[in-house]
Amino acid sequence: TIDNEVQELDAIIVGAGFAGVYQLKRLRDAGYTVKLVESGSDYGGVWYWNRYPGARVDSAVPHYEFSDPALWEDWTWTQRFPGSAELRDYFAYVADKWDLRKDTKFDSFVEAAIWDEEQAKWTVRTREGERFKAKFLLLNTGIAAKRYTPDWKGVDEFKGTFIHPSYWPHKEPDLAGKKIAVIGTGSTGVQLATELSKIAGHLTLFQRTPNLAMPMKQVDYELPEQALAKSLYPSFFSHRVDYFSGFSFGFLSRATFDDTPEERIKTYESLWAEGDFKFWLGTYHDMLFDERANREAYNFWRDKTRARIQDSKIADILAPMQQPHAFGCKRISLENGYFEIFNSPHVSLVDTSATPIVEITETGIKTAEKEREFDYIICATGFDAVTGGLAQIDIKGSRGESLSEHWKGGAKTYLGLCIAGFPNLFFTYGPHGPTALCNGPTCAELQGGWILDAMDFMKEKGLKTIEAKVESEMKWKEKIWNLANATLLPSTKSWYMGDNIPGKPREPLFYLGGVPTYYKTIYDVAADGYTGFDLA
Ligand code: NA7
Repeated sequence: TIDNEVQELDAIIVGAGFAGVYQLKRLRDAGYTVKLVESGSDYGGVWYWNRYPGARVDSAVPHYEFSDPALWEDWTWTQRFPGSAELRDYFAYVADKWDLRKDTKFDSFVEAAIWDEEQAKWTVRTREGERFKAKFLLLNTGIAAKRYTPDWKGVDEFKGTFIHPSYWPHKEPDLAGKKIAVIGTGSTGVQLATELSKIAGHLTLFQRTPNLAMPMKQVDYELPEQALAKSLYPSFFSHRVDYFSGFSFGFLSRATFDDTPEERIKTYESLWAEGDFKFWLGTYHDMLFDERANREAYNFWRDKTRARIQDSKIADILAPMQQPHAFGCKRISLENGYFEIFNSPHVSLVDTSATPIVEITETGIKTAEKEREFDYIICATGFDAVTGGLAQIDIKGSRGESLSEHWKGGAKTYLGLCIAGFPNLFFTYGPHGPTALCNGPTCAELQGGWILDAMDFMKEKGLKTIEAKVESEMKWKEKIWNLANATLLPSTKSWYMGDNIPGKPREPLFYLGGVPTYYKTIYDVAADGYTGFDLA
């Protein structure tokens, strides 16, 4: 049945991942009437959807959880890098502890929102027919809400099973002994291929760009042992904003060539041994900014990685002698035995940069060189990342312009939190925020806390609307470009720069000034009475 009755609220929150769940709890505690609307059937966001074999977070415990003691005091993880099912268990635990279900509407895809100037409210419509009216529209759709499958001819003709891993079937497909293709070597492709190599009859991985993945160094915990004593948690969480990436560690104070070659190797070895993102975000402070420093890191990575691969022709594709792109400027994955799978005769690698995929046929995949037959094609080709999940909602703001029109030539935001022409709308974990390096829960709390403060400020001052000024947006975009240009990121093709979607404007999608500066900037704006905004 379709319920056309309009529900009136203070705020509508879209998306039940970390950010949406956090806002529901905080806003409700602050006395706002609020509803969380989610297209999936349960909490978890990306973890609700990404159920493919091997799906796992690559932030180490306790980086990837809420800082509320009422939660962490009674929660223990079984691994240093928890898997997708355990993350869903965590969300169920949070939902109970925070009593979230009564204010959540699942199986509801928000497809449109329109600003009513007279009432100063958003009317939100779901695909299922519900309508809500609210003063605030809070979008927490994350960076991976819109899947991307290349426009290959023949996908519908394939007689086997074609899966985008972010829509992994809830009834586990019978993959044992089958001929399986995995297309793509992002985090998803790397995790999937490693796992499927254990059960496939034959696994073929189609790589366009090598993933400069690093050893995860997974650890199983003997319960209740955890990475860190619980007594240290408060300090751990409060110090996240002190580090560039929002993790509990930062870059070294030394530059790469401050050390002698021997010292450098020693440093690299010790970072490598720690696993996690240490070799990426805990290394010499110039690695992401200086070409020579970056090449040095690549060379170390390459030699470590090639030593794990028996066939030098395969090593040339996975870990080329010549650096393929700036190290750490395309999302790095953490792996558990990924490079060793190519030493097995039942695992093949296809370099699609040399022989691109031409079409999908009834029986398999045709590249420029030949056709191969498969039972399953798993298309790990990622997402219209960062902006896609927001722009796919038909949002019409105060000037009648839609968000997708507003962003046609590239993303425009103020502070990575709001958009000119879209009053009382806030988003988290999206364009121009610190999300490239800073993970979900940390951004959820950092940006979510700021949004709640802004709402409280409006209540206190009796304000109806808050809206970013056009010139604030222009200045913020300039800042985004300047910060990016100081790094090596623009030199590398990646979804950080919008490169993965044909036709998408090429631009830095994130704030690359680091979490401490971001945090200070947005809170200074608040402390100064919300400079750069029109308040009415
Ligand atoms: P990613 O990281 O966007 O990876 C997608 C992969 O698919 C990547 O290796 C692409 O190659 C590949 N791809 C995309 N289109 C094609 C075509 N047409 N032909 C061949 N290969 C193609 O998505 P993931 O799901 O792995 O990870 C998403 C994020 O989730 C991840 O970064 C973490 O933040 C969590 P390319 O590298 O572009 O050459």
